Amino acid sequence: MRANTLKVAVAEHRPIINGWLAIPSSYSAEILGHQGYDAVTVDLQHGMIDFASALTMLQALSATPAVPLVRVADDTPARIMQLLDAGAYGVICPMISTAEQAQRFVSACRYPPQGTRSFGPARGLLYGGADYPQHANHEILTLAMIETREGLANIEHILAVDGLDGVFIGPNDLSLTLTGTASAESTHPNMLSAIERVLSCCRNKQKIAGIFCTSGAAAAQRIAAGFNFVTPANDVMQLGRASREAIALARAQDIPTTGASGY
Ligand code: 3PY
Ligand code: MG
Repeated sequence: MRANTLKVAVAEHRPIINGWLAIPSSYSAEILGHQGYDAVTVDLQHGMIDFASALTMLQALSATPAVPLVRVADDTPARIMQLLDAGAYGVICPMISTAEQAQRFVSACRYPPQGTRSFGPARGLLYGGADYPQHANHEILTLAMIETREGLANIEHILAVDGLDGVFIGPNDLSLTLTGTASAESTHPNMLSAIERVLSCCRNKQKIAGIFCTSGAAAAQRIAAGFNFVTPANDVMQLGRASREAIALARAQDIPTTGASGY
């Protein structure tokens, strides 16, 4: 089976830089996949992406060096299994609040006896190779999103779930619940201590510590703080920013920091 290079990067203590796709386009997926990201995630939660689009985006990513990942809309096992069959090499699952929920998520990603994934690997075979069924349980990456108050409280139990590779902080949702305001770079003391807690638990259990960021500079700061899986903004944010910069340069004006998309 094609090795999951993200697992190799983690073993070698190299941080993973993960692109993020919210626009339903195989062309966008292909472009991002060729930019040097270690992984690119197709976002079926807040992205404008249905299964049919996700399939073509995973196909496009297959022709690039980036490892194809998905963020699912929720922890429904059937949908997780279908996206793995479509060739996702890893799943990011939002709003994980308890160890039981994390267990159900991981189980959907693992064939028996370790889990309950139904057999029908489909594109998994085309992308991964003929021996995909024998190795998929080891190669498929599983990241539980920590972005609820309960998830933060249960972080140690969640990280103890066998087969879970790590966690990915959703800083907007987490800050919304902890401070009343959604902000990916919040410096509210409650957020700072929440992030420190997640980082130290991941360090202790040697699990992946991931987080969504709003820029490359913000991602660099997160890596310096100890995160080893960062997303330096999504396609919408990057497209908006690049457009504002081009317009401002053409008009010889200052570049506005935020645009209509809110970033
Ligand atoms: C969050 O910040 O809540 C996210 O889910 C990032 O995508
Ligand atoms: Mg979120």
